[in-house]
Amino acid sequence: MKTNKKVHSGIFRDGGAGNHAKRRYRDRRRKLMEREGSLMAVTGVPYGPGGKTVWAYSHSPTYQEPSMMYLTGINQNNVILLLDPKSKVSKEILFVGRKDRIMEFWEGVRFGVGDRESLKEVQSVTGIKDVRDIGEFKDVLKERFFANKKKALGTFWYEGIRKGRKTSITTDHNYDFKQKLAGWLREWKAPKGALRNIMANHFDLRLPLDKYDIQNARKAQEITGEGFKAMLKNFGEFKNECQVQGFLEGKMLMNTPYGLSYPSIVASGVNATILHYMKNDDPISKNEMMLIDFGVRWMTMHADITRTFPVSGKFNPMQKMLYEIVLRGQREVEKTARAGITVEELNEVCWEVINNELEKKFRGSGGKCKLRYENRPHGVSHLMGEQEHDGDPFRNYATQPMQAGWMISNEPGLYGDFKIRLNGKTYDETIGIRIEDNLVMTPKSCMNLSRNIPKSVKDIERLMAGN
Ligand SMILES: [Mn+2]
Repeated sequence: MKTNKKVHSGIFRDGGAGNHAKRRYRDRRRKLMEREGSLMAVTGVPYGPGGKTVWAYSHSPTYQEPSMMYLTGINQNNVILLLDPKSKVSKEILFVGRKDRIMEFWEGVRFGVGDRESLKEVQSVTGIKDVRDIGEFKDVLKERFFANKKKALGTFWYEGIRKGRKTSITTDHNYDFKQKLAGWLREWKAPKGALRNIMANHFDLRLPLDKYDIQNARKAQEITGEGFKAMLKNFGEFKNECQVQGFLEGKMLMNTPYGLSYPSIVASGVNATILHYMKNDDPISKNEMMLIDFGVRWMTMHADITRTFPVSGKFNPMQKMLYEIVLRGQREVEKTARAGITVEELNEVCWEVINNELEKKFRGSGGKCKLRYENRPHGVSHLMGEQEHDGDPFRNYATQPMQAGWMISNEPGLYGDFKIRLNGKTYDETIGIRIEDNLVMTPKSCMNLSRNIPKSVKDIERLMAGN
């Protein structure tokens, strides 16, 4: 079956040297060795973009740690919040850096202490009266910890069960901060177990969206949907994936100052079978389908949408059959989703429907297929909110009853090599189909925030015809 694209070319850059690239790189290494004459070790980046800051991509205008954003709304680095519920002096202390006019000349305005105006401003916008120099944090913490009889200190870090074992994300700033606190507690001879994880309580509060969050999430959907519709109407102009990406992202970014939810996946043909394809540089050809996974933020809320459509503007009979199988799975998930149901139950519904439909409709009509996975390619839903993927990263939430106000994705997919003969014509394609909407749970059902983003065969064909 067809695999006509260089799916590996994203991981090797020839620097324009083409066939000479290998020699060019080898010469560079040789010259360095000649000069140095001794043992050397050079490291590559230890993690990719977003690897340490999953919510904040390199050009993201909102980059705050989501737990801090949720608690203060402050979008600047080097801040600490201390909460002391039993204190009679002040229950909330915000620590920020000192006002630095020279730095502000380069990077823009920041809240800072040592400046009456700035102090008044941070107090009035956050409602936190006690704002101090971050350099005093350790001393203040010690004083407060002892005043609380050294009983407990809570902080946020990612902890959960993975493969039956309790484990933590140890590579981010939350964990570094927790380790620093643990060191100080040892220094202060705190009792064992004094350091506590606030993650569970924090997520209990943060995950059910309030009316403002939902309003913002709707706005993110609206902008994302308008971008998608404009892109489909102009689809005839595009020759390759990056033109589709540029047009779509440009349209969306014109309507939000909060940036993309994540870098778009724009994948045509076989590329759509790579779940996190981001190379986005292949030419597109008219017999393929195209999968795009995209969205913007509004305020701190994210849209996370996927749509799949035929490059030609018209689904061929096999594409339509497979597409409608995925759509059917998605509809069943939406019908089932409500508070009290678990994500795992949605998975059961989704993949059973899709596998059954594939058996009945596709194989039942003589179709042959080789899927890229066994049973299910990925989960049908993840939590959303302050982060595009929210909740504990170990997804322990998948087995917990959902609460009203939780926002989740609904994203069934189908990926593989498909071949069928229909109406006297043979279709033989490598296809990736994913259709993704975002749902907010209510006590008895759910709201589909993405319902205005076209996805039926009819609506997509109409838009691509320019109507
Ligand atoms: Mn998603």
